[in-house]
Amino acid sequence: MTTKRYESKEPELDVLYQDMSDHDLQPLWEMRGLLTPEPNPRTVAHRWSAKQMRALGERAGQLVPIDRGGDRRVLACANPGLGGAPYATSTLWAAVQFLGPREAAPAHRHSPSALRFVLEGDSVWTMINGDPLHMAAGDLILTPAWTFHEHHNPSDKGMLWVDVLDLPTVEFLEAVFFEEGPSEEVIPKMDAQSASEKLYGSPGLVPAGQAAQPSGNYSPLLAYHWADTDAALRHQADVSGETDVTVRYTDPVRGGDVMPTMRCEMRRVAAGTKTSAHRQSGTRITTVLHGSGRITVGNNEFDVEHGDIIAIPSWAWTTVHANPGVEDLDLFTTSDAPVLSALKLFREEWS
Ligand code: GTQ
Ligand code: FE2
Repeated sequence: MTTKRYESKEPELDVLYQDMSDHDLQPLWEMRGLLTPEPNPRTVAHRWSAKQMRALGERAGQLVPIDRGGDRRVLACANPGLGGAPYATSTLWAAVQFLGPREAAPAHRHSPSALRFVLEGDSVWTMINGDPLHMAAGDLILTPAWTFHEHHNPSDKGMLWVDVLDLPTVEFLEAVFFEEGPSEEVIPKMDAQSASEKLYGSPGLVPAGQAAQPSGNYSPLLAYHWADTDAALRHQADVSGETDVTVRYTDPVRGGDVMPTMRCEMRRVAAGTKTSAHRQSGTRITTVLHGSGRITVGNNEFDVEHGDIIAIPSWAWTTVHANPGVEDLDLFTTSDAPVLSALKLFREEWS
């Protein structure tokens, strides 16, 4: 491996640059685009089509079994700006995961944090450190860093959902660790409600006892069900009279974001309306849950429908246009905002 060699038309300077390169040194005075006035993202705005992902995922289901080694049947969204890396943005992994009838994805844990956002179906349980969480359309399920997790589909219908992980961030920090779980086939006892929800799922109420206080740096409530999210959006729209409302998923004990590296929000844009433009530093992944419309990101326009995934680069102006009709446009977004906020790098603007 050699470092980049800078060149000069001045012979003496050119020899200097050659000698510098021989010692893995580079001249800052020749560099461009290092300290840019505004972010200069490698991530590009992009849409992955639900129809394509579903068709390809179903083919994978017929050809690719789930077992040790592979572990998960996942199609990773690869941003065309990132040189072939399997990352949806510079900081976030996004993917669609398929679990067929009677299949199970074995337990493992890793230092990257993950979340599942369910597009349809209601037949899968994700076990987190032995606690079974039911997954249904519109639900957000957290699998925080270093928690053991496994997915079970005891039904005779296949199911799919969207995974988002902070893997590119953790990889950049050179802090990826992974471990397989115990391999014995324990059939989990699947209650309708997880222990996490029983303890932390009552609105405005958390256990007062020291023993029930969470020890991790993530939300102890690991499942956010669609009925609650929908009601929160509906009530907020009613009270404010706004056609563009957003709710943020929070840690019920500390009040902050659900996990230290990822912010989750659900936005509802009323059918037939258009939002004002917004931009923020850091990257985002948006998944369409309901409705259809057009999302403008910088100079790109994407027609979107249920299940489509959009990558939004840092500092790109974004507007949302919901199609007229009966269905509002419901958009689930994950961003790296907690990381940027912690480092005082978070900025946002509305037009
Ligand atoms: O379901 O545990 O999309 O470990 C990527 C890595 C899903 C998972 C992904 C994972 C998982
Ligand atoms: Fe995992």
